[in-house]
Amino acid sequence: MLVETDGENVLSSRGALPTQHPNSLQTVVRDQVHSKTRVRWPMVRKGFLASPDNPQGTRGQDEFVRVSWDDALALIHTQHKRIRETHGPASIFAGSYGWRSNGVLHKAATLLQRYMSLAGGYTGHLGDYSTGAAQAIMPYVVGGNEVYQQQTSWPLVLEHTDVVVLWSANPLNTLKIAWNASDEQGIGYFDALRKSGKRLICIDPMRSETVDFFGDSVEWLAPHMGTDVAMMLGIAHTLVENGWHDEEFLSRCTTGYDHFADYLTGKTDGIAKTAEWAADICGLEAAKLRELAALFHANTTMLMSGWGMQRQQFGEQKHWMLVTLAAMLGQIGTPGGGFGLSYHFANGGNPTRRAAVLASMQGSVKDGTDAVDKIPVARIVEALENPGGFYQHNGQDRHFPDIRFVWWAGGANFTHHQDTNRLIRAWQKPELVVISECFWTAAAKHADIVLPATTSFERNDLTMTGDYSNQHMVPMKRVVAPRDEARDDFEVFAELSERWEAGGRERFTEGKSDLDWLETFYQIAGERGAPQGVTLPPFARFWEANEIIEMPESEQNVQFVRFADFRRDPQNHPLKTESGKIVITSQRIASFNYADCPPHPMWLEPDEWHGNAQPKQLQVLSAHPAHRLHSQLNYSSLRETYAVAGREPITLHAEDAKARGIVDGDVVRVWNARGQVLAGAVVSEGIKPGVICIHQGAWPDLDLTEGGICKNGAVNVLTKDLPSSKLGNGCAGNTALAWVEKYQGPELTLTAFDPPASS
Ligand SMILES: Nc1nc2c(c(=O)[nH]1)N[C@H]1C(S)=C(S)[C@@H](COP(=O)(O)OP(=O)(O)OC[C@H]3O[C@@H](n4cnc5c(=O)[nH]c(N)nc54)[C@H](O)[C@@H]3O)O[C@H]1N2
Ligand SMILES: Nc1nc2c(c(=O)[nH]1)N[C@H]1C(S)=C(S)[C@@H](COP(=O)(O)OP(=O)(O)OC[C@H]3O[C@@H](n4cnc5c(=O)[nH]c(N)nc54)[C@H](O)[C@@H]3O)O[C@H]1N2
Ligand SMILES: [Mo]
Repeated sequence: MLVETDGENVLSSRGALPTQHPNSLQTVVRDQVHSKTRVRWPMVRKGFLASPDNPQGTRGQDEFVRVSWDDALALIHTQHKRIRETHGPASIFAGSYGWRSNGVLHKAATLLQRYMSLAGGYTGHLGDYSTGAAQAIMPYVVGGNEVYQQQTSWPLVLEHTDVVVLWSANPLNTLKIAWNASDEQGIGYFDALRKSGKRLICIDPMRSETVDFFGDSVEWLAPHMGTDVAMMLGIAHTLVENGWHDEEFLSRCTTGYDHFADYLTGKTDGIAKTAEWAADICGLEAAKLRELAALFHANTTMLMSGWGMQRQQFGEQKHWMLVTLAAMLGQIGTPGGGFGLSYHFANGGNPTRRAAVLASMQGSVKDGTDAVDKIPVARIVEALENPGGFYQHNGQDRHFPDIRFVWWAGGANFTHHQDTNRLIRAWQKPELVVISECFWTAAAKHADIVLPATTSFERNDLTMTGDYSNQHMVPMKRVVAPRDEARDDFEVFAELSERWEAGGRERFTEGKSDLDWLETFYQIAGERGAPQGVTLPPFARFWEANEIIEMPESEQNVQFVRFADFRRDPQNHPLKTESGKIVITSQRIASFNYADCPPHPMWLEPDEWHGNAQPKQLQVLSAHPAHRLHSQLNYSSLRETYAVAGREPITLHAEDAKARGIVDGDVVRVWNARGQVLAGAVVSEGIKPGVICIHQGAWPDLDLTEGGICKNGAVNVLTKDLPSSKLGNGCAGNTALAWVEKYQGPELTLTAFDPPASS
């Protein structure tokens, strides 16, 4: 981004790279820095401050009291010491999942963990919310996680692919960000695809922004939510019926197909997974599934898959079945054929450059103690509810730690976790909750101690663009001074390290200032770049120039084809799987004996879906938002572009609206046994009847006088907190049912973005 200031205040911001597709998320730095919802100084919950060893009051309902930095850090230090000495390192949860802000130095959770490693260890986390199911199953199937790996290059796709299927993917939205900075290339490639005349298909219960972007060039197919495995089985069965499955590829490059085929044809369970069988479940016509089978078989087909469909109960089955279908088509490892699980994320497929890649801050100090235990990231509430409790994860038998102290830095767990009301109940259990935040998020409002953090615009950092492409190196020079009493997380944890032990600051910082660290990371980049012929200017000159460095193209990487070597010669280029080949039936998974993750991909009926909905219940879709990064920027002026009647929008089909007497622009109440939210109705033909969409990431704003209704449409108030399966224990935010009605209650004022009451 380029940020314009008057020296003290941010005036405007925009993307720094040329693009035909401006990114809204880059336009509101001014709102970020100057927001009324910034945490201005350290704050402590009143009932906690009164008796920190035995806190009074209820988290989330108490007033806050302003304290000095010195008092806040002294309080944290004393309580941290007490809890660690009494209950041990596993009682301290510093897993702190979240997207923080970009940069190789100011990595909030990493810095927290670095401090905790100095103090003697902590409980960390396993996996992530993004791909909890897919990243667990893919190593068994193809030997790597696939979701965070470079894709067959876009130039090859544009040259060779005939049919592109976007399966549960909405790249127009999701390419606006990357874990690093976005290289802004992906949408350009999708634009080229739109104009290419190739056959494009989007399989999504919602008519996404991407469907609109493709316009007349695309066919939109809307199955019932959560039924993709059945749909793929119907296509797979049609391939077998017609002898279109590639037996040569299956026998040469896969194992366990025969056992799966017995399930597919009904030999094992008496049910043939025909197109008709699948059509009944997924709600598309059998003829359409047969047409897709013929189309995929006859053409070079790339199945580009997003991740929304695996953020569900039995989410592991989705990508396993997708890979199985691709294997049956026999095109994996060809230029332009097969499957790709990351074209919609971080501009996957934009060829990797020859690059000087930055090093970054590490989460442990020399001779420190890393995580002594880890919990699957989305099982945090179960862990709080059930200390010592038994659980299974990815072939292991484990027990939850007894968590007494929770510290979140750089994550918004009150928006990202499922079943908010259950979370709030469990959240009362720890003895101490500390939140490091730039903003008064719902998590901050439910903390004991809140520490104000700087935003990226108030400190110095560095980043690359493109998680896979490494296309640019970017200086992130401080643009304005920190607001009020905000401090860098780096500085806070350095200070706490010194309180922990004499010389702790030195151990934490390794005697380096922020700029010293950046120079170190830059120098390592230079060493990494040298063998590829990339040389960097001296750091001082680069920093002074404040300009983006573009890395040179690599002709070789432009020709990159995922699985090409394996396809050509599986004996000499085996995959890191149990058989060295693509695994369609897994002995290892069979040995775990998990009912929710069988030995080959299977259609399993979720607890909550179309097929078991009660009268008038609808399926809840919580896709990722166009104008936020999750919860980030919800307070910004971008909200005015999407809010409806001042509320978070809910999209529902015209038929569903009519049946409930709801018209466009109405405030509606959405509820189930887990909670209720207010939202503003967008009545549309662009969603499958029976499905409603509230994008994830609106800040919880529960009105305690009105039965806890969330005034800001936080979708996780409605979602179910259950694991994808015992294999991945991923989040299942997209498996839920709820009712909708026109809201008739008293008008409720939005308070999501107001700082809490304080004295
Ligand atoms: N129902 C449902 N739930 C979902 C999803 C879904 O699809 N459906 N998606 C899931 C997914 S994939 C994800 S990744 C998660 C996202 O969940 P998160 O990654 O937790 O979401 P963010 O809103 O990005 O939260 C980052 C927080 O860090 C703060 N922050 C930013 N910079 C700094 C900093 O420098 N220091 C400190 N201390 N704080 C900082 C921001 O203010 C913000 O509150 O949500 C998950 N939840
Ligand atoms: N602008 C923006 N970009 C982002 C993010 C953001 O918050 N905002 N978040 C980033 C992060 S952390 C992640 S993990 C990625 C997430 O990337 P994804 O997980 O791919 O994004 P989602 O929007 O959750 O889901 C993609 C599509 O899947 C569809 N879908 C949901 N359920 C089903 C189903 O059962 N079947 C089918 N066929 N389709 C279904 C949704 O309607 C949606 O259009 O995006 C990243 N990019
Ligand atoms: Mo994510």
